[in-house]
Amino acid sequence: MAGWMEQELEQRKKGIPAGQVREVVEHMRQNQIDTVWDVQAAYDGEFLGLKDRCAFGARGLCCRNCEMGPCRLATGDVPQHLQLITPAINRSTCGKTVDDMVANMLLQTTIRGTAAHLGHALHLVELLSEVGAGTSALAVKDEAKLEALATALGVTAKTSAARATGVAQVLRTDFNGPRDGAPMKFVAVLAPKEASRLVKLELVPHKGACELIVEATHSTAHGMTNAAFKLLQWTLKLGVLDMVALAVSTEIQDILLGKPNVGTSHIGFDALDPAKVNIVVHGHYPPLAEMVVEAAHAADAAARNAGATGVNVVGLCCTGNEILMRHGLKTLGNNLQQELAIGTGLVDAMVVDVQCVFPSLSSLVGHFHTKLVTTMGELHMEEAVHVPMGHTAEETHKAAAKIVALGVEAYGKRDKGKAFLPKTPGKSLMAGFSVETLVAVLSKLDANDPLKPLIDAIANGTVTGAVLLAGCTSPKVQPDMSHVAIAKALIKENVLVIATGCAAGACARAGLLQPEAAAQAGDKLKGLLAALGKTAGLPGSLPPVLHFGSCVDNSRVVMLLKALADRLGVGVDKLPAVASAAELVTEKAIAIGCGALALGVTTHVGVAPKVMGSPFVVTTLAKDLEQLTGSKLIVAVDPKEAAGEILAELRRKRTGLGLN
Ligand code: BF8
Repeated sequence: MAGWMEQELEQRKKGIPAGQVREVVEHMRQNQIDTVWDVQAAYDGEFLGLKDRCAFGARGLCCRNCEMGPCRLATGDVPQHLQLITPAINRSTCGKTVDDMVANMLLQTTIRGTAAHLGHALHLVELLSEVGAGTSALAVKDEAKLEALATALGVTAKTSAARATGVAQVLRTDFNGPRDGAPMKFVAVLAPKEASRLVKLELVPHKGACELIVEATHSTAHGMTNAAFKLLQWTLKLGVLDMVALAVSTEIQDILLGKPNVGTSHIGFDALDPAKVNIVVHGHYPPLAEMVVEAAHAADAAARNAGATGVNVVGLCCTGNEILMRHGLKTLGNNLQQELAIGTGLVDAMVVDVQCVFPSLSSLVGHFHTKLVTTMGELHMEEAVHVPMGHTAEETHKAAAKIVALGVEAYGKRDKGKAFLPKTPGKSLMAGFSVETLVAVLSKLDANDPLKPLIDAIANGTVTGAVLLAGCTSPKVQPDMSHVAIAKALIKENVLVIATGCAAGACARAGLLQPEAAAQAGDKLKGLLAALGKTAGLPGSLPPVLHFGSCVDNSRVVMLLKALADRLGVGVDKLPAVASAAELVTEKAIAIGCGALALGVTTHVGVAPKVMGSPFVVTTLAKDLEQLTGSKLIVAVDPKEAAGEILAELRRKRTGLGLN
């Protein structure tokens, strides 16, 4: 895709859309406080003769692996005056070609993304084990889900505690090995029909996950694999592993914290209550956040003593999505709202667990009274107090109470002169969708075969297909608007749109999670959403974008696709379904995208990943892969072009199924 860098700049030039976000950014600018937007703008200035980030790094053509380097390679679209090395010797000092270098860098990125999701899952496996042993502050909330998972994994224990222990043991072996060459058990749970296809492609992990991470990392080290195809195969295999980690996390979170509930809530900075102690829970690992919600109820008297009217716990990023989905708690927003949250001067405690936490928060809290609290061993920050969750009920209750107390104490130091709430109101939203909630509604239409009404709707063209809008929001394009423009274009074409993570936040800020927004959908989809809303006993239609939760909840969508594919007797790769990470930022988003590709789901990205320097990698992922997995990578920065390519792919898959 030529001109991607210019197209990113074009999108970016449109600026921050009017509304709450722009108001807070401008307020912070007036107070000389920089945020991610200002840093991005600085990179857009003339910088080393470039109009953007480093022309080599942006294409994946900078290798810093060894101490002979760094080495940078040029391809045709790197500006002529920067091509320091003649094409004839266009290789790194050790001899890497552009293809080796890009594939190596892509694998390294995927390793980090997968490791992050594995880390999340491993913590939950330990927690489940502690629950089984009866030592944890948490307990099994969804016995049916635990029983179903135990059965799927071959655990035959009779009591809830023994089941929790048994499931934790199987998963520990899946993750840590040794498994003597047996395929990962959870892959069969996640994708039984796909398993043999994935085995043939050598994409099923046959070792402990941790051992795989070591092997994959080893293969990227200096003087190791230079076969770009092998590196790409590793990358997709780690994508499968990443999907396993997501699914394990979602399953255990549902078991211990409960399944999501459909309900209404709110997104925006006005989720903060100037009269209350505001505690923001941010990150991805929700168990301690749940305990903080509980502890906040018990801290009412302390808050009143401090002059507040109570304690208000609100969410941010994916921990925010988790407490939104289960408790209907309000959310401030997503990755690009975290700095701004502190900029309102109304956050008393910013509690972060893991992932997507900007290091800039450490310096930002210096301008305000906000207490920054870290809670997990993997994430420590300057200027933060560390309050770990602990491993016993007593330790966890103490930690939650301490966090709330830190918020109450900070409230006493709040400078009311610095408080700022934007004039634009936030948006109401409907959230809490999952496979279970969808099936519950559909089973009211057909109790014996709940998926049939949805399959019929796809078959008769009421629904063109399903698209998952996932991943981050990015300052590299016009923030939020790639997701929103794609969502609007797709719902008009009667596509069932599901959103997770920050993409769901972008849709929420645009009002697309409101039932009334169904009016923007095509007539056929509009009718279906209204009928489903009525069947569900809701006052109106379902919204045109269904919020399926956090980024680990992308596994819920995989489970939905698996159920549909099983019911139809085809592979997931045959379904008219596409994933889109229109504003991807993190390594995790890359890992999820690789997992989707491996499972046969075509994936769109709207910010060019750092692979564009390798013709081999681009051609393999965007074209040749289709012969192997039935899926391909679509790189399209312009949202209109992206929506067009996504629709074309849905129609191609429909044709493959013999549908119009
Ligand atoms: O995991 S979408 S910025 S917050 S990585 Fe992070 Fe990207 Fe947001 Fe949730 Ni997902």
